Amino acid sequence: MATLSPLQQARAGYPPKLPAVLAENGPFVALTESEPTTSVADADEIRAQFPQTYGLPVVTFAPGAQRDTEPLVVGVILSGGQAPGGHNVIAGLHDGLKDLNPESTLLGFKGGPQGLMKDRSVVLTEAVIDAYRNTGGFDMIQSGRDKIEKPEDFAATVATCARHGVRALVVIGGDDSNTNACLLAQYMLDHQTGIQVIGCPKTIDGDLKNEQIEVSFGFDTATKVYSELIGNIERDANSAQKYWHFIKLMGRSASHIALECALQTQPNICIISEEVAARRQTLKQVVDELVAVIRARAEKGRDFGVVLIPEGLIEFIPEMQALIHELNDLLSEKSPTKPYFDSLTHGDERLQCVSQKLSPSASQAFSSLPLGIQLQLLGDRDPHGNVQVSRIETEKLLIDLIGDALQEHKVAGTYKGKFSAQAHFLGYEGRCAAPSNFDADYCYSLGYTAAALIGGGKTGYLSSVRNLCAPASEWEAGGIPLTMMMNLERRHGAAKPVIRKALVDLDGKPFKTFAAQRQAWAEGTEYVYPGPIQYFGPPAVCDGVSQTLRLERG
Ligand code: FBP
Repeated sequence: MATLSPLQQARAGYPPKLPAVLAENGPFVALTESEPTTSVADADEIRAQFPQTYGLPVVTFAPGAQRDTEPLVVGVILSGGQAPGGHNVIAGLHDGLKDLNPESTLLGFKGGPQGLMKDRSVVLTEAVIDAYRNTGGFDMIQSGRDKIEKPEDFAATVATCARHGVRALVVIGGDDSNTNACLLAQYMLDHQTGIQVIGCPKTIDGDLKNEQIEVSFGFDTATKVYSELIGNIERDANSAQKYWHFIKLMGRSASHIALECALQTQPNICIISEEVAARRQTLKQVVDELVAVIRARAEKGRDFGVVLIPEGLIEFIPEMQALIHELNDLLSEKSPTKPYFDSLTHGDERLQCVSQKLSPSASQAFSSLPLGIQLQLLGDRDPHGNVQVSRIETEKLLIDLIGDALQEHKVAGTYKGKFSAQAHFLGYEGRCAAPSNFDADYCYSLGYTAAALIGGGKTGYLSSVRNLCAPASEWEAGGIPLTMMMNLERRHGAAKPVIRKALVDLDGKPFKTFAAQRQAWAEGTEYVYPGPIQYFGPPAVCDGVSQTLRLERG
């Protein structure tokens, strides 16, 4: 028996809140349907690929229906990176299914999509679920980044479901995993399996959001954890007054996490990748702007500061983006260069192999980077063919380039300060934290909503809970057709239908609020120290939503 900390023990008894329609009616709700929907772009291609799930209506729950539901066997997988609250989605799903019919069974497939294809299942009994209520992590059934993509993968998934009598699958994942859920829903309909597929919006990155989905789960908790740590570093910076701290933050391409943490902690600088791309800034221009702030602070005797860096930055600098696209194509499984590249064991041989194949401009951008970064850019791609930005040490790259530039200013007599830098990377620290009250409630509601959608016979939907700035009782639950969020994007060298990633909107309130204050933060020392997540205490301290959600929807 695992030893539980006092907080874990107290937290196990926390009853997550549900939207009133579910708290009062259980999963027996009437489904109100909108007009048929369209995809966010590329309608003809998306309709052609998803003939039976394209155009489905948005579904909203209302009080009303009483149904006799047979016992159901439902399978669930966690897919992609960890995000706080995943266990509560499963708990909400479990409780919703048991409320539909106490004889229903929830099967967890272990290790993500792979567990489904290879049939590694575990029955998620009441006792198992109770042990994980309100806990962080995905350790109940683990996750994986595999995809169900080849015909044999789909066939294996159907065979697993047939073996267990699974009537519905719930995929808890981000944009790529839910794209996969949409393909699976279409396949199940094409093959008349009768198996429903429902997704749930997960990712700390905050990039699975749109008109209908206000936020993905995990973003709230992860950004609160990072903001606590950034606040602590800020206080250290202001106490010691001798270091510049460069903090890279997870979030993959989008800068939502960096922006949210900046709004919570008011650092001296926060780079927003989407702005760098919009201004078409070169790496040198990005560095020059940082150097200007460091020099200005040095003139006031402030040789310290805090800089937030989104982990996807390098992909948004135009010359680097072009380079990364070429590298992704060169290193894709379909590339004729790949087998030879893989056969090389030494880094310098790999560098040579790739450099010869790059266009002159990409080759120039590549050779301008330090050796370590070049090698990191050649590292393994993720299963979707993208470079793994969490492995690229952009914070160290910037420190090096800034150090060189300041040295030149020193020689020219235009800088007299002292530059001593510390590099940090915050990512894994936040992904498995115990969910905040917001995430605990939101996740439980998402899981319970998925059960109600299954009870209502729906497939090809993403579980949705909206109106999130209001008290939980006023939240609105329902389902969004997965095809509604899709467009075509380039993957593995070809145009593929995928759920559109939400990047930071430079016209949106969160960015504008940040932009209006950043000059003052750069010059002064206006740090804010949010402190650790509080689970018990006054609602103002425990139940607040993220700044991003408040500014976008509040
Ligand atoms: P998901 O998009 O799957 O939720 O993953 C998010 C993330 O935490 C990114 O922020 C990060 O770049 C990536 O996962 C790291 O992946 P890994 O866990 O494979 O190192």
